[in-house]
Amino acid sequence: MSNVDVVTRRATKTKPKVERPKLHKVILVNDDFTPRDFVVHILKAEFRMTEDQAYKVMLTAHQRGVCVVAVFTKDVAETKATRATDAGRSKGYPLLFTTEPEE
Ligand code: TYC
Repeated sequence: MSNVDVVTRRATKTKPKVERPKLHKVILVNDDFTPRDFVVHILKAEFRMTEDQAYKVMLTAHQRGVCVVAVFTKDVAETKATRATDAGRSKGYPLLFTTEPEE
């Protein structure tokens, strides 16, 4: 008689024992200096995107200011955002990837 309260015979909710980790978005931020081709290159290398996917994400950030790249667990999102940002910095570009938790 699982999920049934024996005394009242009413169904009771069982709290799931395992909860999914909250996912975090990696967000690409536009700037006026990083070359478009370099942004596409980083998106392909760090986020395993195809040329088409990377180009669309780059263009959305270019036109709208920001674009969500992908969602990961907190650790993975932060590591990828840092690596991608550092790759730009190593070439002297202000390219920026940030993270934020999903609602
Ligand atoms: N705005 C940049 C340019 O015109 C290209 C660019 C796109 C840079 C997206 C950053 O997140 C970015 N060269």
